[in-house]
Amino acid sequence: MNNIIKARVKKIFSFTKSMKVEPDAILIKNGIEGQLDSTFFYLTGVRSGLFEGCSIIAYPTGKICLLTSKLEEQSALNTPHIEINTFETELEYKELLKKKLSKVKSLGMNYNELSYANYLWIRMLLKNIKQVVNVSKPIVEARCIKDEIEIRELRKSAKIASNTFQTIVGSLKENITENQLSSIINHDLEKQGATGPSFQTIVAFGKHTAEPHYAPRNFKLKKNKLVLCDYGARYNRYCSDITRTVFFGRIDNRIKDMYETVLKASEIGLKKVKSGVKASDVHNAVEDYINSTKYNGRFIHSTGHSIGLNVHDGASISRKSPVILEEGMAFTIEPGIYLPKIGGVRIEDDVIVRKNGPEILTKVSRELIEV
Ligand SMILES: [Mn+2]
Repeated sequence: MNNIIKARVKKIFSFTKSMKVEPDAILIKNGIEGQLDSTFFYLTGVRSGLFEGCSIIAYPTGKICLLTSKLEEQSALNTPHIEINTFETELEYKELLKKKLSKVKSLGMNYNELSYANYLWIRMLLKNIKQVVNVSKPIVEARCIKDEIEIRELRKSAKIASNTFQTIVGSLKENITENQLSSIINHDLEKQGATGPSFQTIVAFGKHTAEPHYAPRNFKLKKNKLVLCDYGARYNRYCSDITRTVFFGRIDNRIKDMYETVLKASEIGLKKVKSGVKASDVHNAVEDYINSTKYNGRFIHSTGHSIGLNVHDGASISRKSPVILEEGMAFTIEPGIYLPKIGGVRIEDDVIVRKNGPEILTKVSRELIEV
């Protein structure tokens, strides 16, 4: 693990080479829960612990210093490869930070995941630092390319989510509510070793499927309706994200046609994925295909997003994405068509970019299913 962490730190610093001002050190400071920086966990590998308010300092040599409160010390001690500094009071914390960063002239901070209050707190504390630079871009770029340990976690996370699909199919019955099905999904993910869902599970029945980020309600399933489930597992902090749309009972040909179009779009997207291809080309192929059908304009989001420690991990497969696919990147491919007041269909899979094509992590058939 020691070498892996070192390689991660060095990878981030290698991406800072193109910055106008390169950082001498990078400080990652967590806020409270909901404002934790996942880079903190990327660069420590700690499996448990919340680490609210705690920090790490990363140096270009690959070294990491962890500054933790007493509360999280036991969790931190499971990472013997990292220098651990424990503080008991805020004053001690401040003195530690000042000491550790006394020689730093330009400090990198991750604006994407840093709260404004914490930014000001650091600026007030470290007056010796001439320049604070935003290292969000190099962090996203480095985290986008997964190492072997991360790919192992992502595979497992996707496997758990894939297994849950059988439970979903087995649970569909008349009058079950969206909320009930959502709780069955979350329970099934945890039963298999996930710490929980990777985001709020989406279960939509009937015309609710037309809303891409729908939140489940106490709404009952009736015969001959669409069922869309978009969910994922969080396993050792790594997120999976899968969507399947199935038919409960018999569905009219209009919606079947919509499904077949999304399925074709999904195949077009997956086929495009390999290293060296522009992410925007993958998106354009998918969108152009949908727009060439009668569903022109009804694909209303991007084709995919990177996954990792966050379910939306910073990079996208969209018209404007600057990303060029590289071996080891992890993305979703998720075309959809949405017809307001009628319904929507989305098919989403998780992939690792490989030289000759995608390694598909989500192992669930994409063919049309009637339950
Ligand atoms: Mn997604």
